[in-house]
Amino acid sequence: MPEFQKVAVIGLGYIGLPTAALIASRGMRVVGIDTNASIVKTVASGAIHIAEPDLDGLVQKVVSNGSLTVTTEPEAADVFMIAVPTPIDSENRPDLSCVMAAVDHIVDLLAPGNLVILESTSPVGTTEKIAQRIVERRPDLSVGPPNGKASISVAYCPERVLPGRIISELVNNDRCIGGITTMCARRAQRFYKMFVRGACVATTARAAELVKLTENAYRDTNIAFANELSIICDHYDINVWEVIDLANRHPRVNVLRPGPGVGGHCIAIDPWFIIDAVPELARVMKTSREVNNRKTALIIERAVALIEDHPYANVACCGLAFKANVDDLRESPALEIASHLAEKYGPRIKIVEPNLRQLPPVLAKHGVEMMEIDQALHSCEIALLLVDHDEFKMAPLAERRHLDVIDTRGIWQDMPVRT
Ligand code: SAJ
Repeated sequence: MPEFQKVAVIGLGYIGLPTAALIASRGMRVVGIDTNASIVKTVASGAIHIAEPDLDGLVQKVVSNGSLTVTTEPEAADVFMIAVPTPIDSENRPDLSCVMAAVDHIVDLLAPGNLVILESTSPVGTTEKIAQRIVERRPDLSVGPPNGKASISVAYCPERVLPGRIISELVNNDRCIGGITTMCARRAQRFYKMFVRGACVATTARAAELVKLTENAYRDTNIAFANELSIICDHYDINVWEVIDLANRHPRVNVLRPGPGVGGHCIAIDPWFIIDAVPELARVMKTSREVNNRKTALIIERAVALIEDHPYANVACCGLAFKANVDDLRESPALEIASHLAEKYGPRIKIVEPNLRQLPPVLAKHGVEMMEIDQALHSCEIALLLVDHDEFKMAPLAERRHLDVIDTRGIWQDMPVRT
């Protein structure tokens, strides 16, 4: 009999839902569990509640053939995969309440031989805390090799997929699998190999937790370098895009792109999981967070100065999402900038966001209007380019020539072509 026949995925968000659908498409029976009844209702009807290429067709297929079912109440399974949010609080401290609530939700259902996997980004030591919490509540179970008691396995396997490419990255990316014991890691490895084409590399739970945090802190630090460089270039009145383009011709240099700050639910948050735990050691990481946040404040200052110089101008805010070609507004610097300006200048602010059908309430309440890009370029005198959506890249120079532009993404530079 196969080792893993039924999988319970707890949390049907950006990671849990695509993972549940993918596993279901590989012949395993999957139950998706979410405390949000409206998400459960949507998925039960074969629809999805997030925008992600190729996910709708996959979910529709596995729900209609019965391999994925969804519910608000947990069910017994061979594998329990936890993919719930791990936000930070107002003091940048990790909030693990959803993870621990998920553990409490399933603990009475656990049976000998079960595999419990945490996928949520978490501080070092979280998987050990989960194992401890399970054996405290279930003294009949032990974690790892049997020790006179019925044994279960507990492992950490962080997701590392890029929004917009989730399905293909779930299959093709290498995975780092950390066990509480070697046996736990091996079992989780066997499970992931059933649906992952990339390498599944085993390690300890603590190392795997730090690997995930390292990946996002590394990217945050690299973006901070680019943002700091953009501030230095402004000081010298030198074009940062040209400097980066030329510096990147060095074979071992690859400066990332500056922007209006760093958004999304990962890169702007995960470094705090290290900084909060070891503040005296994580100095570069902390400064990087500060530089990236400062960049958003600087763009607001520059925009306000420009608008104050043009008292009758309408202002097009091009983009609200946290990055190109997605509809996700979480931690979005573009939304923060637009909200600040909407509060200050009300209906003079025009919003262009091709990936949203309606304005978020934080903007709607200030009487601002949503427009297509063509209309905004035509009816405004100032444009803030906040997100490098494809629709904006295609706006021809002739339609932008009359505008005062703050181009935070470097796509409206119209630099001379160098050969
Ligand atoms: N950004 C820049 N300049 C750049 C690159 C990105 O300003 O050169 C900004 C983006 O505009 C955005 C933010 O950084 O505001 C983050 O975007 P991203 O595309 O770098 O990353 P995410 O948040 O969509 O996904 C990241 C990925 N992590 C890494 O690349 C190390 C992804 O693989 C993770 O799975 C995901 O975080 C996660 O869930 O942790």
